[in-house]
Amino acid sequence: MPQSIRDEILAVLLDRQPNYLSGEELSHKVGVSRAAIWKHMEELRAGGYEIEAKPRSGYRLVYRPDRVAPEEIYSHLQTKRFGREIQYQNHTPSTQIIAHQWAKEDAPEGAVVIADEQGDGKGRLGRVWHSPPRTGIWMSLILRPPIALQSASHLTILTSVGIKRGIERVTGLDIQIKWPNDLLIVGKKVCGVLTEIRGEQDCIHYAIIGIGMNVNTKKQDFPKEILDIATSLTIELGGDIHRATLIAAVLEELEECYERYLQEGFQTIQQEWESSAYKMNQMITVRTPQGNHTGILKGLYDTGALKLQVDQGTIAIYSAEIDIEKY
Ligand code: BT5
Repeated sequence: MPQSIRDEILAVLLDRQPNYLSGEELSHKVGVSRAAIWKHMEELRAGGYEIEAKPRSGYRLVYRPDRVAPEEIYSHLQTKRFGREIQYQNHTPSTQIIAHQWAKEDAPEGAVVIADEQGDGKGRLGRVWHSPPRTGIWMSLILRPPIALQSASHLTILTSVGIKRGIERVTGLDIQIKWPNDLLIVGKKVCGVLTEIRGEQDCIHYAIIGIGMNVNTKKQDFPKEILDIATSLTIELGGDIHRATLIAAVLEELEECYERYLQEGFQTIQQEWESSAYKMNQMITVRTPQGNHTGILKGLYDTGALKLQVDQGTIAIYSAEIDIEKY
C-alpha cells in the first residue's frame, strides 16, 4: 500500500505509463488539490524523476532513477505483509545487523531492511559478501515462523525458490539453485542467501533472511578474487534492471512460497527446488567438515538435508559445500 501522497502520485503515474494523465484526474485519484500535485511533482523531479508536463494532455512519467528507496518499492509491491515496512539505508555495515536490532524490538513479520551499499557485508561462516554501491540488492527480511528450530533450513530453501522465481519473472533468465544457499546462472553465483536464527529447541523467535543479489554489477565492480565465480543480471542480460521492480517481484514470490510452506508443508517447495537444482541426478563432490563425499545428487530429505547416493546407499548431508565445475 502506498504510504504518502508522493508514493500515490508515483504509483498512479507508473500505472498510466507511457500515457499522459491530466492534472485533474491525478488530483481526483490522489485526493489533493492541483496546486499540491504540482508541488509533489517538483519534489519528484528533484529526486531524479523525469516527468513531462504537456498542456491539454497532462503529466507523463518519462524516466525513473534506479533507486531502492521505499517509495519506489511500494509503488510496485502487491504483497500482504512482505516489504510493507521497509527501513532504507544509503550506507550501512550490514543490513543483517540492523534487522537483528529491529527484530528484537517490534519489527512485524515481513519487515525488510535495504541498503544501497554495505561496508561489511556478511556471508556464511564469517565470509565476506561484496556489496558495491548502488549495483545490487542487499536486503534482510524478518520472519517469525511458527516452526521448530530443526526445520530452519527449510527457510533457506524456500527463499531460494522465491528468489529464483522473482528473477525469472523479471528477466527471463534461467536460474539454478545450488544447495544450500546459492543461485547460479550458468554455473556462476548471482545471489547468496544468509539465514540467521534466534530461538530455542522447539521454537524460533525470529529469522533474518539476508539476500545479496548482483543486479547491475559490471565486471569491473567485482574484486579480482571472485571475478571467475560471480556474475550479475546485467552481465548475463546485456542491459540494466530497475532494482525496485525486481525487489517487489522477489518479495511477492517469497511471500507466496512462505505462505504455501506454512499451509501445505515442505513438500511442494521441495519439488520445485529439486526441479531447479544445480547438478540434480548428476555426480557431485561435497566437502564437509568430516571429509569429502562423492555421489549422485538425488534431491532433498524432508529435513532440508541434501540426499546423496553413494555406494552404500543414500546419505544425508547437513552442512557442506558443493564444488562448482569450471565452465
Ligand atoms: C552467502 O554466503 O552467499 C550469503 C550472502 C548474503 C549476503 C546478504 S546481503 C544482505 C545481507 N546483509 C549481509 O551482510 N549479508 C546478507 P556464502 O555462501 O558464505 O558465500 C560467500 C562467498 O561468496 C565469498 O567467500 C565469496 O567467495 C563469494 N562472494 C562474495 N561476494 C560475492 C558477490 N557479490 N557475488 C558473488 N559471490 C560473492
